[in-house]
Amino acid sequence: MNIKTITAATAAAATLALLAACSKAPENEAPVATADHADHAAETPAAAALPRTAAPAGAKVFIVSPKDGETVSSPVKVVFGIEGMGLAPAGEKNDTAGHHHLLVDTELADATVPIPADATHIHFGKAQTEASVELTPGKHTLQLVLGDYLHIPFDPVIESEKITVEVK
Ligand SMILES: [Cu+2]
Repeated sequence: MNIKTITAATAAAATLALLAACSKAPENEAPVATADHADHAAETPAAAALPRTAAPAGAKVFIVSPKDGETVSSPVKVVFGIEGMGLAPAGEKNDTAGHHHLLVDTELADATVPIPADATHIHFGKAQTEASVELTPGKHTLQLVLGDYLHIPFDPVIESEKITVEVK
């Protein structure tokens, strides 16, 4: 496991707690400064606001089926693979488990915020291991991104290769 990553995540969590505490302090009263607060004061607010879960070493996700370049018919049965960590429903905090997100014809725009929930970012928050996906005829890309209990990508991001399928 990457020690630096864990430290960063822990620091971000600590900073978040401290920022929350500071924001409640009356404006005419200086917030209580701690060494930890001072150390992390330079972090960007975005990094501090959404602590990411450190990815377990060696964890990976992959699309078992269909295969890259395969011609398929809709609905397409997509089978999700995961190694080196587990699956857990959304909402259940677990540093060594997450849930799958299937990205269709898109890619992850921002790994520091929760994965959007829309037609091209499909959440499997019940820890599902496969899905039946309706796709229009033509070429489509599919990619898996694992999210933590708050749908935030792990750090570093655990994502599959992006595959292309041809729908008849
Ligand atoms: Cu999700």
